[in-house]
Amino acid sequence: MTNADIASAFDHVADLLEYQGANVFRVRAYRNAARTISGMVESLASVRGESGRSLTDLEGVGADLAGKIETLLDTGKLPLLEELAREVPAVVFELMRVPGLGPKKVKALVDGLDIDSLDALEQACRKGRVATIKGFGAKTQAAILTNIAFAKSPEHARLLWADADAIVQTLLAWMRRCPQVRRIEAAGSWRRGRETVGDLDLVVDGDDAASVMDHLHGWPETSAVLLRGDTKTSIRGPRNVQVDLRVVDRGAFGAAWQYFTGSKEHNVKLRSRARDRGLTINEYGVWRIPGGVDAEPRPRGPSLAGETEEDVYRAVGLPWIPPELREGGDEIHRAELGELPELVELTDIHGDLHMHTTATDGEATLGEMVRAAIERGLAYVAITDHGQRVTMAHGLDRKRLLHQWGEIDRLNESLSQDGPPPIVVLKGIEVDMLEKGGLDLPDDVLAKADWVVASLHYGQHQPRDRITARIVEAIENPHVSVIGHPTGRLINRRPAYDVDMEAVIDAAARTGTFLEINANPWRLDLDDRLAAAAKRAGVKLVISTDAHSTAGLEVMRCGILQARRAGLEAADVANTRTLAQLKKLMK
Ligand code: DGT
Ligand code: CA
Ligand code: CA
Ligand code: ZN
Repeated sequence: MTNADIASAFDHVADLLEYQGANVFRVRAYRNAARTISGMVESLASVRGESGRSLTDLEGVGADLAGKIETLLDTGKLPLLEELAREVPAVVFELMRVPGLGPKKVKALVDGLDIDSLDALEQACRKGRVATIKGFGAKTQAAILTNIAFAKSPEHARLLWADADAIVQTLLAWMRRCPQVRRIEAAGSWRRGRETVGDLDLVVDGDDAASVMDHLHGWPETSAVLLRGDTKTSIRGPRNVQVDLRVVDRGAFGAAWQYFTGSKEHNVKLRSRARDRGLTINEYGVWRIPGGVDAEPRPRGPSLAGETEEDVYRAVGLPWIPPELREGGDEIHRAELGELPELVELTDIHGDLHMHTTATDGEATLGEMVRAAIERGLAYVAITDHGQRVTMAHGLDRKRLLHQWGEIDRLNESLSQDGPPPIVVLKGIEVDMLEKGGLDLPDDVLAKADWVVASLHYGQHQPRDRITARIVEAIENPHVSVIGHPTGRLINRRPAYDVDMEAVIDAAARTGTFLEINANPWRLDLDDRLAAAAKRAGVKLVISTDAHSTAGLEVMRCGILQARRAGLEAADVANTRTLAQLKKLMK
């Protein structure tokens, strides 16, 4: 059981308890624990295993929840969850996958309209029956209809990259303990850094395929063997994910790794390029086609290349192409021209410009966040707690914000007492774009900030021209440095709001306002396509963690992957600059 499995079990418990109308504190306890756990970098198994440490040290985890974590770690099951699942109709799970439908709304629908399937709910919306239930109305009904379509799309079943990555890391560690594995690497969409991952693909260099496959089948997380061939096998692992494993000879390792990294579209283009050169390329290597360009591609004799990916690309006259670019766009053409971008890397990042503290909805104090940022080697951070509109997070009004800035001044002073400070803390704020237009803090306050993130959290269902106008207005505010999570989408949960991104990007380019790539694995907003469009328009991007805890700073690497998929170089990303350079770049 990975942390993500356990967090998801607790979230499920919370949903089902809430559905049953259980005590709100009990529901909240499970939600808080789920949140703590999904934000952790360390595995729960290792926290438990370490002497002198206890699961109850974790925030929001008392003796009862610690016991449940242990049960999950030991048995992979939670009796409470099974019991709740028996008590609640199966359709409840299906309906809760629809974005915006929480336990309470689902209960109203199931009880009020006798809904027993997603299709029945869709029908009820179309017939206008949902709008007749208390608390729903025509607008909600229309939103549910849109979101049903979203829940039905296959993308919905895919794992977030970060969750897939956690599984990949434990799986690789397990497989590397197998003596018959000379080398193992993960391929597929995980390696390309896609925001969601369907299944996991592994490539092994080894002679004894049977032993390697046995080792995978013996992985404690393997719940079923789906297929077993001579050199390939598929299993079902944690969170129901499928794992495909292929064992090859050393001489074919690079070819197999390239082939199974994909994407399929990239491979199709690569193969057609090979054909044009009288070559054929497959998962075993590159061969010359006897008889030349027009002959049937029947390889013969030893392969021309296969041991490394570099060899494979070189054989068709190309430099190695970073996996994040292998989507079948123009990457092969650019590689041929020698015009591949030099993609931004995690080590290029010098600052993190969006994070929260206990002053609003963060879990760590100002001092704790700054210390964690120093440990990560960052040269500057901006503290950007919520403005007053975000009442749920106890957003800051003028008085509390100025108080926090006073604290930051004193912190910077104390950091620079003995020479150059290890980090500079910028006085920031995440202001909210109000439903009626304008921001939730006045300009005279924003004028004193070092860094202003403007985000849209409320009125997300307004029509396209309203949302666009609100964002463009924020961009035109001279004090706004960057637009936070510009489209508002939550992967697998909530579609983007209806906004004219071309107008937003144009306005950002015109005013020198940055756009954010929010690195939170649920957000990744802007996505790769929009970030590339922003770059083309001359907009600089800022990759930010939006951390709500010290562990939250870790997600920077997810943002980097997205930026790389967008083809961004260090120069395209504002927070690769030194602080002095960043200040010059700001509008
Ligand atoms: P996923 O798992 O849906 O997130 O996406 P991928 O890209 O990991 O796709 P997957 O697991 O079906 O296959 C892994 C790679 O193997 C894929 O990116 C390219 C290669 N591959 C699989 N099937 C084919 C195929 O029929 N033709 C070609 N050219 N390549 C294939
Ligand atoms: Ca895959
Ligand atoms: Ca696969
Ligand atoms: Zn934020």
